[in-house]
Amino acid sequence: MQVSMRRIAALSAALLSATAIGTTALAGSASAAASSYSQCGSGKFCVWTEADGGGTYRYTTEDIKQLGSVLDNNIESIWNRTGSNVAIYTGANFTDRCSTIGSGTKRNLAGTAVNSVTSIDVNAAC
Ligand SMILES: [Ca+2]
Repeated sequence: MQVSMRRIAALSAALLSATAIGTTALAGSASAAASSYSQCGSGKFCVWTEADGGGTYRYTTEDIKQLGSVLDNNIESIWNRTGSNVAIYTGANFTDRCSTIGSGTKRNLAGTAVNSVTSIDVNAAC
């Protein structure tokens, strides 16, 4: 029993150490460390470059015919707080594959939508 308790203690110490290292590493990238769904304010269509509100955060309240280099083909999670439907497209100028994101939807993108969105049509559906 004593041996297993020591093992648990050693394992806990190792995990704490790993956590500390991870935190230090993230500190170099302020935007990545700060990203979460809580960044998204009412009235906005919010996107993140990683799942679960992670990575780089941006929002829009207007149509975007062509996303810039940071977001183009790089969105993995979204939260629609506009109060209306938002249509997301894999092509520029609202073309190619379309998904309607209902008002209030907060989730990771799925299937072919992951890392493929290029234009966003606010207050619209497919
Ligand atoms: Ca695309």
